[in-house]
Amino acid sequence: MKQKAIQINGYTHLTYTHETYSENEMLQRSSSYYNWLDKRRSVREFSDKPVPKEVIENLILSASTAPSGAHKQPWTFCAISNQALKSKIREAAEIEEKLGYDSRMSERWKKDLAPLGTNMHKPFIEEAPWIVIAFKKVYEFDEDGSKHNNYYVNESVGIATGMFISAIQNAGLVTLTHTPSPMNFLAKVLKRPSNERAFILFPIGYPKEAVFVPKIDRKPIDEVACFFE
Ligand code: IYR
Repeated sequence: MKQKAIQINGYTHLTYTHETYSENEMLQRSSSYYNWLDKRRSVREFSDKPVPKEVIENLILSASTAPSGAHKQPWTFCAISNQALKSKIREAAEIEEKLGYDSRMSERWKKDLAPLGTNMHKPFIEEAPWIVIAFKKVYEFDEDGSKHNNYYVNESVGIATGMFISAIQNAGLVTLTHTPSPMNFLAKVLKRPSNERAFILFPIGYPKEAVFVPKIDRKPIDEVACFFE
């Protein structure tokens, strides 16, 4: 069906066609989507089996469909498969992580992480065929070089990275939301412009064979939702 265009306040708007479902279908679809998403786990051990670049492009395009403040799309996803660059990033991340585990993180924090089995060693940065770093763009440059801030940047990039994670799950791949802290070394290593700040580092690939993940529970509905009917 051809889209119809109208002008509202001088801006083009197009007719929007949207698929809806019967209540039964909705129930079935929402429940099977939930059950499928619930299978997702953060994985820390990756196979080195390659993943085609076009798949990574599709994952980034999927993330980039996210809504954003004033539709500024304030993100850049840097995808790295270059082995030397991955090694350089691992080395820099482990320097920060060592400081984190040795002195920056509280005892309480380390106790909270103990069930997850994390430590300062980050071999997944080198082992996964791709690492993708989501950068948030805190401001944009105008044509004259002056700066203007973007809106709701953390919310926007948070939504985009969440959608990225489900796109990864949909492709049958695994990832980990890794936030080496502080992360400013990433912008330096990748020579990013001054308006970009690293947000999350995602190793992406297949899980290593016979991988274990910690036994965790997800909160039941009455602990994560309030209904006011
Ligand atoms: N950045 C560290 C520590 C860490 C912090 C949290 I909160 C986690 O959920 C997991 C790890 C690391 O990556 O090991």
